[in-house]
Amino acid sequence: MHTVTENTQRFSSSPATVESFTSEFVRQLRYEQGVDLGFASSDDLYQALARTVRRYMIDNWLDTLSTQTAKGAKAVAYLSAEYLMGPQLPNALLATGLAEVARDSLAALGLDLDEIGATEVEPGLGNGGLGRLAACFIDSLATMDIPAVGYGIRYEYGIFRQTFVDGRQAEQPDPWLSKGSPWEFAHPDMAVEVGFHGHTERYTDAAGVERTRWVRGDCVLAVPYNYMVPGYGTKNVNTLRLWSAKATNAFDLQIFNAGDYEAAVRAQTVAENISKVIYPEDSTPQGKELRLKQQYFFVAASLADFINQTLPQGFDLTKIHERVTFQLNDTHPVIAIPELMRILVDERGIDWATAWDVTRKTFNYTCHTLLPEALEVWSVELLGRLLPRHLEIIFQINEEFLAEVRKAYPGDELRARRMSIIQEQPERAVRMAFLASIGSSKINGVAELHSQLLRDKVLNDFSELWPSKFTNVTNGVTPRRFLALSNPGLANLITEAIGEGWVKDLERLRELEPFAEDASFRSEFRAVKAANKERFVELIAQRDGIELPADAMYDVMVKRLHEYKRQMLKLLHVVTLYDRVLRGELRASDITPRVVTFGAKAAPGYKMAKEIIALINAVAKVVNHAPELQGRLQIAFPANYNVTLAEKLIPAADLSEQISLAGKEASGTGNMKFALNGALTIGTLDGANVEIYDLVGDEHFFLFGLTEPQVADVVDAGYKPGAYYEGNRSLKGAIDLIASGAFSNGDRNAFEFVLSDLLGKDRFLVLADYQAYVDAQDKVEVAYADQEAWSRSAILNVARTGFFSSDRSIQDYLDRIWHAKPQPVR
Ligand code: CR1
Repeated sequence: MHTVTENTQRFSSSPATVESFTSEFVRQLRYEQGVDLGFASSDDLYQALARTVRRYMIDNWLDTLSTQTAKGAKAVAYLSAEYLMGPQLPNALLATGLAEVARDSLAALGLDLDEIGATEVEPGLGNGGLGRLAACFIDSLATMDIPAVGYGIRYEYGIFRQTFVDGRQAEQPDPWLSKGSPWEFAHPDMAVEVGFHGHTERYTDAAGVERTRWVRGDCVLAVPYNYMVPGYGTKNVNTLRLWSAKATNAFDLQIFNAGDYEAAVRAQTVAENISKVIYPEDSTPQGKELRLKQQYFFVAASLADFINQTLPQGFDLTKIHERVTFQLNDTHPVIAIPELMRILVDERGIDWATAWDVTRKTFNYTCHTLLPEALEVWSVELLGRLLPRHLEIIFQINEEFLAEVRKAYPGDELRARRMSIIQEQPERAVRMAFLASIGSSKINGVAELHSQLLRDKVLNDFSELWPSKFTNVTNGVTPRRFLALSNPGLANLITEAIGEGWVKDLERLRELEPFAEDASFRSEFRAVKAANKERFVELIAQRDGIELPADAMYDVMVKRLHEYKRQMLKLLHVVTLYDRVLRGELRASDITPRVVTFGAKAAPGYKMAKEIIALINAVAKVVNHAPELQGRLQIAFPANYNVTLAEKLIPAADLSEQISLAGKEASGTGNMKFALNGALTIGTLDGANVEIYDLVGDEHFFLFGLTEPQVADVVDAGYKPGAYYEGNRSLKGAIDLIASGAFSNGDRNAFEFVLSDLLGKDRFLVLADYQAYVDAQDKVEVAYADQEAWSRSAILNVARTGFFSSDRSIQDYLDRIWHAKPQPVR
């Protein structure tokens, strides 16, 4: 087995010796867990190891807390419904510099660090890019000594575990907490009450002022669980605080004694459902309500926590923006805006105008999408029932805002209606992105192109009204997890060449450029890539029982399954190669041996995405067994793509597929991870691909496809996918082959749902970009044949993508939006 931590020693000095670490480990096992080493299960060992490592972070964590409290400097509170953390043990070993000591200690006891580490279940508290970005950001904030807290939800079940049954996705629950988490600290004593439902009342206070109060209908408890977020190469250890829901009165003894045991715990069930599972199905009204409950639950708890626990007693809340900035990670936490207004106006008696001024200075909003259907709205009926006071506040905010719009654009009633927080059609609903835009100081997109399109299209009315509110912060990824930890071979090679400074200052990778010209460096670089492929092949054989060759081109497309991302386009390329071989137009022996790897989960209710998964698996089954293609072309689609798998797969990749339709992918962050690990990108001018392309240069990137303005033209002209099909022999061949039943045991209707959409609608212009994509793939074949030139390009990709460190993103947030300063712990 290969190690996840083999190279971590060199980056940090160790706080323990082998002797002290060993005795702490044995003490944990015996005296905290009550287990003898000789009888310990693999989980016992993991728990003891995690608790031992954790022990070396706690002092710094507590020192960080007292430093930050004493200084009272401005903090960043990141509000996010998702944190896709990935395995915690390797990161903790890296941060503490304990990897070698831990390895040696365990070896002395006859145990293996990697074997124990492999039993960790990753906390899958996110879906994809947005959740992983939040995890990268809290890593960078900690590393950069910024006082920061991440607030979110401690879902009992994370993102579903994907399995394939007859090639179709099936979803299994992810009980990541079933054995407990050694990384969390529960604080039931610090629980916060969160209310729902009820009604509002007007009353006159003692000073004779007319006021409003919310009489809550029911309440749940939000119990905080704290997780340490260790910075790298610093003493600073920040906090991630995730909330778990509990009933205020979990158990009714009288009902129980009367014999109705289910009714006796009903309150508990209802309350605990709030933090039961990430993104519950929301196709039912109950599901919708549960999601909104989740959002208000974590946001209300977080604001109360910050105000009552972090700010000093008696703090003047009209100055709250000097002490904290609440960053809204997409629209999920936006209900925090009326919640802060409610606290300031109703609870603290601050006048509306002052409260509104303070609120807008306290919040900032990051938008992560361009798809109109992804912009959240809540029906007025639901919001008014669940949070009656918040709806009133939203109405008042809207009234004042529309007055401002009418003043700025006299007579332009259409504009006022367009900009209203309340949409009238198809039902009266609250547009959360508009509320966020109005209630924040700054609004940012997540890549240059995305921010531009937000200004010009999605939020154009708002950018006309408030041009200076809009800014960009291009996403980034943490070099600790996605290079130092996940690719130790490359990390060592880089460090030998330019020193270890890059781990905290990724732009230093520029110093690698001259090494691209050095034949012996290139050969070492290839050796690392080859070893990473071996490591991946071994893992996938064990994990999925899939046999793969290690000496092939690894062509990888991993991301959520979505039509706009266009996994179909990649699949059509594979089918085209097969079709050409079957027709005798292409000799299989002329194809560069390739493993096309997919990893993708589909949202459980997203039928088209699930059909595409079934189609990929069906094609894989035939192609992988076709005698013509043996050793030339193979599809690997391991189920349940997650952070753990990404860390093994990305370092093994040669070719990174970033082929979304231009103007649809907000940024992408997988694209950054691949380039940084020395894969070449085949991609469109979409999201952050644009910036990757500009930085690495045209020679080292396979660009293809329509640009965003061209897409708009094609669509405006009345796009007809059928015309592309009729007009292109190889495209027609591929689609006809699928329609012939070649991948479905002769069943010609098996993939009707996908094909009829493609030929009739094709909302994301797969057919329009098909030929350009196939041509670009032909260029890939030619380029890959020259391994010296290819590795030169790959090294230059590494050298030129240091910009995509999440440390740089955080610096941009600090400079452009947050204006908080580092507070180093001495
Ligand atoms: C976007 O689709 C972006 C990440 C992080 C995603 C992706 O392009 O890189 O956010 N959006 O900014 C998302 O997950 C729920 O929305």
